[in-house]
Amino acid sequence: MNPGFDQSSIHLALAHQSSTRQVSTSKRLANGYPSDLHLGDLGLTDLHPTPHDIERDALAGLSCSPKRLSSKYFYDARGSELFEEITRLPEYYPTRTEIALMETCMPQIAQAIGARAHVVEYGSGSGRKTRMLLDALAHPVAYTPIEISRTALLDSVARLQTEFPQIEMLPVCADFTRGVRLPESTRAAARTLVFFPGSTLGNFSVDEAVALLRGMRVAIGQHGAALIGIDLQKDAALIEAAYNDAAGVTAQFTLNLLTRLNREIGSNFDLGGFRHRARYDIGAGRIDTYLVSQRRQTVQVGPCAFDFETDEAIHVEYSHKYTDTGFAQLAALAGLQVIDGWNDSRNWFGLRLLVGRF
Ligand code: AVI
Repeated sequence: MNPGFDQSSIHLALAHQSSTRQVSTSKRLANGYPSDLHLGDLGLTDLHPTPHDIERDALAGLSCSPKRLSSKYFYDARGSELFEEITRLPEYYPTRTEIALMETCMPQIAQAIGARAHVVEYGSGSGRKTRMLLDALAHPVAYTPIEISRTALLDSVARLQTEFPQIEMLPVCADFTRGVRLPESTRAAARTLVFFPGSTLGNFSVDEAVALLRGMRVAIGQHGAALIGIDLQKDAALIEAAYNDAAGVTAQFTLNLLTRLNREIGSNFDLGGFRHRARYDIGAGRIDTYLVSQRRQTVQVGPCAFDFETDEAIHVEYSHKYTDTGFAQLAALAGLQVIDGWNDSRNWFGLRLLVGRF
């Protein structure tokens, strides 16, 4: 626990919680959305983005000045594999630091959250952090990962289902930025816990992050909480190295976005015609990643042709790094309050527990 967090407040905030929800006897979405959207043995709710969604977003982003593409499309099967590889790189400190932090603090975190949670994870990743959380929590009733990559989602849920047979798995294949309707667990949960590790929040613009946090506040309601991982501001060289690894895996990860667009929406980006660039902006407290055109060229995307100058950059990713004050202010804009938090011993990475202000 960090000095600066008032431990008593979390207990006050969560102690009065009890379930008033009806036990549902069949899998269905909380808002009554029909159960036939569940596909297969794992009860997959499939709201995967269509090529039409991807093309619409790509056309909108490339029509902006400066041009941009959304980092959410990094995570096709290959992109998810490359991201896993990034997490093992010597320069990429966030994942190993967060995991070490969870190893140390998980008992305290689990106690602060309480028993019988329905854990809703925004993204599913490798499942390693999920496993640590589900292992530590007292009697979690259900687990809902919301993940845009169908492959990553199914892989992680299949593994978790065998390890945690007592926890109901309710995966949702969807873009969690778009107000996903949550499935309701068969057994009543005492609270919803949104789990958003990895500092993925940092990949959104400030406005998008506030909108996402607002959505979390709705998802957790009056009795729930959100556990969010945040990468903290630190030495600029250390941060920049994490996004410019010597082995070039991050560059492959960034360029894979163009491979995906070519495959899924039939664009004709020349992979050799763009380079990865990632710079830390100290003032803004964030990494900006670009794909930079190596020459004058024209790229066809759906019905539109886009001209690029030499050195013209497409913005493809933000990776915000936070201060405690900055994060608390961001959360407050979304009606959320940080009630507890844990940092690693070097203050490189933090986990924060938030509840809604109602
Ligand atoms: C998933 N997200 C938190 C990663 C990050 O650090 O912003 C994605 C990433 N991009 C390049 N390297 C890692």
